[in-house]
Amino acid sequence: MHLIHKPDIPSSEITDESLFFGRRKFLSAMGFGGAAMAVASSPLLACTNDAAGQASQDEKPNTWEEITTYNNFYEFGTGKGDPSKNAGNFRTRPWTVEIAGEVKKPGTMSFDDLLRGLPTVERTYRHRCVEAWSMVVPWNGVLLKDLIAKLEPTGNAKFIEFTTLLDPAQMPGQRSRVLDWPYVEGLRLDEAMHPLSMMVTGIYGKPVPNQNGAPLRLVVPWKYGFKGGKSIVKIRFTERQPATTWNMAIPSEYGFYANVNPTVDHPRWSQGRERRIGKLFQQPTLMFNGYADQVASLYAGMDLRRNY
Ligand SMILES: Nc1nc2c(c(=O)[nH]1)N[C@H]1C(S)=C(S)[C@@H](COP(=O)(O)O)O[C@H]1N2
Ligand SMILES: [Mo]
Repeated sequence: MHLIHKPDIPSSEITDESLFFGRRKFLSAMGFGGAAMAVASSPLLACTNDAAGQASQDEKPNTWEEITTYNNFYEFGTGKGDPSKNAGNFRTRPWTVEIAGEVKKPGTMSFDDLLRGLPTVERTYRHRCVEAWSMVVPWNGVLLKDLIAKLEPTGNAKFIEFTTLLDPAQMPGQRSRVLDWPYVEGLRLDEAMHPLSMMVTGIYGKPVPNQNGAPLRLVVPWKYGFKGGKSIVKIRFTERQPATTWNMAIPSEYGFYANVNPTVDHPRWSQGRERRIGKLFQQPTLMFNGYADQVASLYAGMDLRRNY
């Protein structure tokens, strides 16, 4: 299990779990706690245990099966099982990405040219849907900040916009008007430059499956999942805040920021708790999805109730 390196979960967030796990290790060393011994021999846990932090059973990554069969990708249907059923023949090669707006050299690049030369990373992140379910996913890809540096935005660029492929022939969901297609998402440029923000090309060291947004999707772990646009064909740098799909569709429910915030409920349900896929009981949702140490300063002075 060399795939899972440094999980980006701040140690301050895992104190309870590491204490808990540390105590279990202590107990088993003392000859107590057979269950702890059994758990420690599982390769997955040994692996997460090796990586500093994330020494918790509760934070072990979801399975490949869970991650690839319970999806939101409305282009392939609105049911959680629809994307895995309907995206099988989706063509992700050849793939090009248009670079537009406030950038030194606008134009179109092949997938390979876009990523060429950028260091690849493996990051195990919490993944929290606005619908109050969550997973832990070992993503592979590049840091968005490295890609942005390569694309050389101009001094006018304040935001970045990501557009998903528009192709109703391949994407049956786009033949109905559940959303205004294509799917568009965006970030403030400083959020995009944050070292947690990723352009994902893989999961568990394999190419990202079509249902998870092949060949290239955005992942911003402290925000609700809908910010992470899938199957990106256009990246545009703008001076003004871009119009984003869910925010345009239902502004009272989906803010532009969409930071995970247990104290600001969705108008129709609580955001205080979440169901981790594969677990029986709900668990508390953490401020900024547990990444507050790393990202709260991005929002200093902002009213997070107004800027939800
Ligand atoms: N193009 C596109 N991107 C999308 C969506 C979508 O419907 N279309 N759904 C979003 C939502 S609501 C979530 S929770 C995540 C789900 O990602 P996953 O299926 O890989 O877990 O993708 C986001 N990206
Ligand atoms: Mo979501």
